[in-house]
Amino acid sequence: MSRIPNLPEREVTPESTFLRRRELLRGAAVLGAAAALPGCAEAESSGPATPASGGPEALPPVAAASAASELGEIRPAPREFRTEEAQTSWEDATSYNNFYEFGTDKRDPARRAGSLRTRPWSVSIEGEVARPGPVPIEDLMAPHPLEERIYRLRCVEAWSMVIPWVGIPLGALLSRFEPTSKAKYVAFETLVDPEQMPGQRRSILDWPYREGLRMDEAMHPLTILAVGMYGRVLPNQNGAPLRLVVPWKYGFKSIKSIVTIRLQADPPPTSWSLQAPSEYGFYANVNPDVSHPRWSQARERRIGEWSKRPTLPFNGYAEEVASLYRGMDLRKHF
Ligand SMILES: Nc1nc2c(c(=O)[nH]1)N[C@H]1C(S)=C(S)[C@@H](COP(=O)(O)O)O[C@H]1N2
Ligand SMILES: [Mo]
Repeated sequence: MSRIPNLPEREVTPESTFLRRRELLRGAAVLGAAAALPGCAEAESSGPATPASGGPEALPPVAAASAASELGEIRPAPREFRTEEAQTSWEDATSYNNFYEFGTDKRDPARRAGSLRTRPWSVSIEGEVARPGPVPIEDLMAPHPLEERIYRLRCVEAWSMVIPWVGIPLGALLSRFEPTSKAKYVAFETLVDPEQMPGQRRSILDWPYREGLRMDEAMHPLTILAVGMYGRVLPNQNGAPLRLVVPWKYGFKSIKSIVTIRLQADPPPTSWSLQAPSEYGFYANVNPDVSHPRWSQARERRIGEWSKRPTLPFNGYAEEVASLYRGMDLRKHF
């Protein structure tokens, strides 16, 4: 199916190549500060994300997120899982966000997501599994070695980034709960709590934010659940404490702050296809040949660059995933 090998369970990686724990702890402390300071990531109104501060290092450390001690060591991304393209700056990736639970402006999540409490956090595993139930995030992650994945992220709005995620393969996690033979789709839901998520006080979307994948998409080795990025604990605005990353699909599939994972027989309704079915489909595979009704998808602007670049089929992951859609009309299943 793909040239991506499954990582051997106990792959030996030289100690020196691990990202260091101390760095992670410092990163987490800084994230706590970033989240707590409204306006610290204020962007120029003319363009995306030029933070007013000198970046994370310039912020004073405050109470470290309890997650700090949980990231531990991270397996560096093997070649199959890393693009060598220039990485988007931390500043841009953490201050130019879509997270409508905190508002619709790109700068709202960085300014307002400090109100999200990411511990304690429990994920409800439901539906067609032998072992359903609520699982504290610590238990959810514990058996899985953390891996780095350096992926392109292509938003349906025609901008893109390159982000070094830290996470685990979704497939490995799902397997632990023993999906039944009826499990054909996976549904995901974001937390609903208007007290913590001020954007939910208005019906911008029909909350909770919902997403879904076909089972084979969910099990594909490129699909991950991320708990960190740039070697650090995931900032709230990027979907802490747990978000999906599906690099060959438009960014809206990569649902943030997940509280429910449900395996089921039928395709789940998804937020953007409910909102505007003619504009956003269930599959949402990146496709330069299928225009959004209001704009072309042929090109994209890489955040931090000025000229546009061509958008690649499946966001450049066609070799790995095109076979999942063999025989399907990708204009119909957009
Ligand atoms: N719960 C939730 N998840 C979400 C969104 C959202 O509004 N709410 N926005 C999506 C969109 S449109 C994109 S492009 C990515 C952006 O991720 P980033 O802010 O980490 O770059 O998150 C996706 N996940
Ligand atoms: Mo997006």
